[in-house]
Amino acid sequence: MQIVVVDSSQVVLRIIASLLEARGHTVHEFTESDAALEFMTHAPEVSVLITSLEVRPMNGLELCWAVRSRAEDRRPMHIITMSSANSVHNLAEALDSGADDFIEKPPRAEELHARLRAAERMARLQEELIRLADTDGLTGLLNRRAFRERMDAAVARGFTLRPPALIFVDIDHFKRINDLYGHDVGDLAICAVARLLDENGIVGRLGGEEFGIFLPERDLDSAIFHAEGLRVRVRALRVPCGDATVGLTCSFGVSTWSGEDSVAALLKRADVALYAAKAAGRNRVMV
Ligand code: GH3
Ligand code: MG
Ligand code: MG
Ligand code: MG
Repeated sequence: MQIVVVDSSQVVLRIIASLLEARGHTVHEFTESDAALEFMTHAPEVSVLITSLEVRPMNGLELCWAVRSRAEDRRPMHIITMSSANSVHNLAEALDSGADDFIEKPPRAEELHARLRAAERMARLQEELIRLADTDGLTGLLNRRAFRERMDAAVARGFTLRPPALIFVDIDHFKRINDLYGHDVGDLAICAVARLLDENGIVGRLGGEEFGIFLPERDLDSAIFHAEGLRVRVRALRVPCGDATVGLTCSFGVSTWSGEDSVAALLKRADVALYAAKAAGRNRVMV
């Protein structure tokens, strides 16, 4: 694991770091809490923070609060606080400040390793829960909520060269596929389309047979070209159905970011464009 250790003493830091490194962990040592916080903001691979309560300029409790209050950040961070004055008061205050665990300083090697093994179990469980919460069970794509979150995050980061584009995709006359060939074949059709779409950009399943593709850095012509390529490839798909195969088509609605836009407006325009593609006869791309 990647572990950040914060203690005002270089000697203590070295002792803890060598214990951890001996077990294969990568350790980042800091004597000051603000430098540790700054480092963690840009180091998503860090999953454990071990901090002494007696550090500066923020004390260990304030550092816990600061790490826990990073709103945009859902990655699990296991926080172990350390204090030489191992009082019940310190322990309760540390846990109330967002710490997961508390150890006496200097930590005994076996105790430290056992607590890190517990941290590793928690981190794995938490990662799995986040994955499940973000994933559509049938296709493995992002679900509607996670798709929206990724769009919001990408927009919040800002654009460098070009603004983003959005493509809505909806399988045409899907009810007929279900009615004629059964839901199992319907599910296969949804999965086949999902696999084809899941090649670039941020792709989500927004509803039954509806998908969204968020393409960062795409101008309108390029987004339309992309959607057109997908339309042709969907039309060529064959979904197995007993001894035969079933074909299908999709309609596409494209929108691009303009000026002082919002994610909600981008979604709305893609939806309107998709509706227009349906009304115009389906199996087509509309803006
Ligand atoms: P249109 O061309 O206008 O999009 O017509 P459509 O029949 O595709 O549209 P509609 O939205 O009316 O029908 C979608 C159907 O998708 C209805 C629903 O029963 C079915 N559906 C939703 N989720 C699933 C799923 O997970 N599996 C299967 N097999 N069918 C689903
Ligand atoms: Mg519909
Ligand atoms: Mg449909
Ligand atoms: Mg639909």
